[in-house]
Amino acid sequence: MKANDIIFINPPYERIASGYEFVKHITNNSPSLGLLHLAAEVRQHGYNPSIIESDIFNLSVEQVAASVIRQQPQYVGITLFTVGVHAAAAIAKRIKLDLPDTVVIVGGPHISSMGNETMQRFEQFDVAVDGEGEKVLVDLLEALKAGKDLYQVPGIIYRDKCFVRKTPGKPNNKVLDELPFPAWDLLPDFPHAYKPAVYDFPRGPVATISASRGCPFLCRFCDTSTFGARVRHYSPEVVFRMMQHLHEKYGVRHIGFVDDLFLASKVRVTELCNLILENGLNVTWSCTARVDTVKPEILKLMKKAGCWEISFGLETGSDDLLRKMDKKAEVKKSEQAVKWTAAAGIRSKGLFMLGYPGEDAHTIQQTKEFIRRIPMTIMNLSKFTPYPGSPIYRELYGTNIRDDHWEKMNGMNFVWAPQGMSVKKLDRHYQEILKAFYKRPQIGLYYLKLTLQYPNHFLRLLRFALGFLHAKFISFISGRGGLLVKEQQPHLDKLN
Ligand code: B12
Ligand code: SF4
Repeated sequence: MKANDIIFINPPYERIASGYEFVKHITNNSPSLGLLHLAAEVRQHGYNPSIIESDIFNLSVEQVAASVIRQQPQYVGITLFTVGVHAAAAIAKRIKLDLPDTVVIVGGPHISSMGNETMQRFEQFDVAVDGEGEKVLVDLLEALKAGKDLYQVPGIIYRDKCFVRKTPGKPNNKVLDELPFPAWDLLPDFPHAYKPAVYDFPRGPVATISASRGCPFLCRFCDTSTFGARVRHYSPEVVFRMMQHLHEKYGVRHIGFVDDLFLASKVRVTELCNLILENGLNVTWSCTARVDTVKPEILKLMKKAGCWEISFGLETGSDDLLRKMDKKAEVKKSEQAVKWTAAAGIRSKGLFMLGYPGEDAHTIQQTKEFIRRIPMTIMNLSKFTPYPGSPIYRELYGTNIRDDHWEKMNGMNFVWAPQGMSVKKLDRHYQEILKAFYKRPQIGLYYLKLTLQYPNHFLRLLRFALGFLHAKFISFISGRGGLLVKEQQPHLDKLN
């Protein structure tokens, strides 16, 4: 076994619902920023990390396990989203069979919300880290090395004979500037293999940065259990240096900010924009924002400093549903934010969801009308999924949600349906809403112009279009009448 070696794994997961395989050509293929942060931190403390990105390189459970077994590391660190838990468990089981002394450590959003249950269920996971991992992982590795009792490490879940125990605390990084830059150098084929969704950037290569952590809002569908409510920021100078580093060292031309609340502090965003402008950094960038955080002045400055697209969590065209979601937003304000953004010359991406509790034919109609009247340039519609860690999960648990839905929790499957709605009906509405937006002539024209301006996206789009036509054809000849979803999972039958 190679002492001090630690292999970090982003496990494979079901990315696409059955019948929608063609979507993979246009989806977001960003690396796990969490693993890049962890790798940089442990490297600073004398460990020797490497990273396996399964999904991006189409690696199967067997291939990932075989690669780890060949390398015989002392530690394995797996990042867990709910959707990836079963694949991670299968990988860990294979590794423990051949390398029983290798310590398998898990962390990530699923552990932050379901750590205990996951450890109870999968004995192949030796230790879990609850919440932000940088500091805790180093403490854990040092404790393991020194043969210390693990109850002394705060923020972990570990095995003590046949018991699963949790140590108190969830130590968050208070000063983000103290963290080393993410270890982009450890990513195979970086930056070229890591492309965001089609048309979400003008020109690659692309990299992601998280300029802040935490969100004080409590939208009922959202899992904020990893970073909590306290927002912590990198200073604008350090964010600027990260952008500059990515541009100069790797030729990155577009940055995607993945913060929950990039615009939480206008002062910081203003400072960052000024730094970009003063230093003439020639990159474009995109970010996410709540509709109540944008105003015409800051949008103008952002545009000047290279902002290409803002993703807004618009969710629905119904005020009633927004209230039920505790989104603290209004349709009127969403409309205004998108209009201001368009006026500033920045693209708006609307993130919507379908099937939230309370959704019915009326709210779906309101969403269709809303998406047709706002000047949004791209939309993303996810199928409502009660992720563990979100307030709504606790409310719905015990109705139709059980943990055996975990591997379907990718936003592409309905694992729950509102009263009076069948999954099949929701799947029809899903297609119709997307059609209501994308089938308009002005959107077709817009994308034609964009393709002429940025032809690099065309091939991905062409593959998507051919895949779509093929899927439609298969659907008609197999009697599904144009419905793309291939099969309902057996455990969802009761929702019909
Ligand atoms: C960028 C992003 C993506 C990117 C990149 C994904 C990736 N692999 O990182 C893309 C677009 C590909 C993506 C896809 C999905 N995403 Co996403 N995504 C995010 C987002 C906005 C930021 C993630 C990020 O980079 N954070 C910054 C880094 C530093 O944090 P981190 O990755 O969590 O890692 C820290 C800790 O979790 C911990 N940690 C993580 N792994 C490990 C491992 C070990 C061993 C240890 C010790 C610690 C540890 O330490 C890290 C450093 O502090 C988050 C929201 C959020 N606030 O985090 C949602 C979020 C993580 N996504 C979510 C979901 C549901 C998905 C999808 C399943 C469906 C979808 N919405 O598209 C897919 C599946 C992706 C997958 N399995 O890889 C949910 C997860 C909920 C859950 N319980 O599963 C989140 C929390 C959104 C939300 N609020 O609901 N996503
Ligand atoms: S949806 Fe956005 S604003 Fe709401 S809790 Fe999640 S990150 Fe915060």
